[in-house]
Amino acid sequence: MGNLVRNDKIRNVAIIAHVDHGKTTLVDAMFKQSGVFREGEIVNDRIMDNMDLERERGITIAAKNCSVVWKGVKINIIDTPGHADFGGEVERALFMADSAILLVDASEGPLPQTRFVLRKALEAKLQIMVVINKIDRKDARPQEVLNEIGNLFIDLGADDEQLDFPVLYAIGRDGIAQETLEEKGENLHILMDKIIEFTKGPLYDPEQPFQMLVTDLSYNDYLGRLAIGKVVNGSVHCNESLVCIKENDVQARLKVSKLQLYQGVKLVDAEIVEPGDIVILAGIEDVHIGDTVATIDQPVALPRIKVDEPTVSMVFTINNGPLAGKDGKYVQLRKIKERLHKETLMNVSIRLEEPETNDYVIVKGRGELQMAIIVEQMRREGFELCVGRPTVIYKEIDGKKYEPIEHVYIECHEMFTGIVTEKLSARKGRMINLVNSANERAFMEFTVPSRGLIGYRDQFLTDTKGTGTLNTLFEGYEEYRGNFPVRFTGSIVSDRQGEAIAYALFNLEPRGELFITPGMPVYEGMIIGEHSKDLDIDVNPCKAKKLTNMRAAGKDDAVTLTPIKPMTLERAIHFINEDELVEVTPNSLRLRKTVLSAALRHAMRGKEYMESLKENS
Ligand SMILES: Nc1nc2c(ncn2[C@@H]2O[C@H](COP(=O)(O)OP(=O)(O)OP(=O)(O)O)[C@@H](O)[C@H]2O)c(=O)[nH]1
Ligand SMILES: [Mg+2]
Repeated sequence: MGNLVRNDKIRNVAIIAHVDHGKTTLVDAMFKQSGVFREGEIVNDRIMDNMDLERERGITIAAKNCSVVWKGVKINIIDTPGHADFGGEVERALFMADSAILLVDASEGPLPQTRFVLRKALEAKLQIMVVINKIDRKDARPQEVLNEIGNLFIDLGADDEQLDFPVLYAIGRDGIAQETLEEKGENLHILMDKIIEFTKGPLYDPEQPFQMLVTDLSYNDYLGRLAIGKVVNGSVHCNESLVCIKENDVQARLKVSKLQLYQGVKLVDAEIVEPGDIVILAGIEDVHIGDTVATIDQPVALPRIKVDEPTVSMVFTINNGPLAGKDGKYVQLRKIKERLHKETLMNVSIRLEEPETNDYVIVKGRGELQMAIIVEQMRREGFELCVGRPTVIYKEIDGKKYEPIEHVYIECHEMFTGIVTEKLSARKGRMINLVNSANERAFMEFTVPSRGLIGYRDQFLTDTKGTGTLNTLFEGYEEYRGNFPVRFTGSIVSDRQGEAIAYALFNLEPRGELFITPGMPVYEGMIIGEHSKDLDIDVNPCKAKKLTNMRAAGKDDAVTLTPIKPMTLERAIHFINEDELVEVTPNSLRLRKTVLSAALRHAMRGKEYMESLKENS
């Protein structure tokens, strides 16, 4: 290996932070000030959040590349998501970066995901710059936050050089950055200058031939599959013949049909690319994230991308209920599997498990939100499917059962500490810290089994009247902490197919909270509400009032029903029990028992009961 040199014409910078600290907004401002847009061009906010679901939810889901040119240097920027469920995206993105901007909200300070992303960036040996953002907030406390960031670096074992990080203060939304709190910044020039001065260009070995690590995939109707990644060594030009080195050193030949580079948010064609740049290469169909593209003469693989293991799994199966196939384009398991395989190509933290029985497939990932996003994307693409309750992935170590544990950080008003502690204790959480601050706010830390947190967030918001914040960080596997009920209520289940009638629903209201309104189709085994007692009941939601004259049933029921809370995919996923499914179609969401027939369910329950008697005797 020769001496490594730097390509000073390029900087590869990842922007990392806790969710909502302002990464994507800051990238917008960098675009605006570096002339990416034409004068007067109308541009959306958060332009890098270009997926529908990202725009709707206001969060970044996938890490994405773009670039700006500043003082003749090309800065490739990688915008990453801050939500913990998409942590795999951050890990993947860091393989393209040589440095990272750690963005921290001037009021919230470092939060759990700040710790996660900083740890990953330090492990990847990146140079790190700190930007304390949102200093315009009324409750901003930048000085304290800076100290907290310093402590976090120390806590994570940063060396002296890393501890000497440069700091800027910013109002990303207004496109302002400054070096001190006293001065009044006007633009982001200091940020871009600092990136060029402080962070260094990518290192490469001038004696090595072309090597590129595939860190992302895309697709274009004309060009086919696109492999995206950093050119680690050497250079490449269009029409060159190369090899793609896959897992276990399997090699496949390819010919480069097109090379592209990021320019702003767009892609531009290139004849030749430089070492260190991030490139989009067309010409190979069968390529995976983690593969190396190299020359035929010297095919040497780079270390493969590794990301943390999945902790949550969910069953995906076909919609076999009586209302199946009414509005979906794709309903067969084969189609669902194909789609999920496609997902694993793009999404590094997702794994599939296909049991031999062939009536379902198990998807494994990092969290319930990540799962919900996949399901939501599929339904928008015209899929019909059923999904089960997210369950955590256990491990067996030395014959003992281990489970994923999260470190939970809570901030809420003092008066809610009791209820929060009670609820988390019921879920086998253990308190490890409680601090009361002067302004009646309490900070609490717990370790809680991940399974206990599925669906807990909604409960937490209700319990703290919407004023608490809850953040979690995956801590690792610990010995199983014992059983606890996932739900303390039962389901109200329809015992027949038909149409719900107001009169019947009115009479069911005292039993619990209903999910359906009059006129909605129901079927045997469909869950139409939450029973306030801890058992399921089968009911008839189609029962009309006994009529004494010729009035039409259902039409004239002068009953006023309590309005129902809209059923969202996340709420549905959190609600269902292990023997229940969520039925997802492009136009509707329904909840159902896995076994639809009431008679069969009762027979099964009877059998279980008999078995439990046998076990206990
Ligand atoms: N007060 C204030 N708000 C800001 C600033 N920058 C961004 N925001 C707001 O913070 C919110 C989150 O901004 P985003 O840019 O989407 O945050 P993000 O870090 O990309 O979020 P994720 O990608 O989901 O992790 C938005 O409502 C922004 O308007 C700022 O400088 N000051
Ligand atoms: Mg974002």
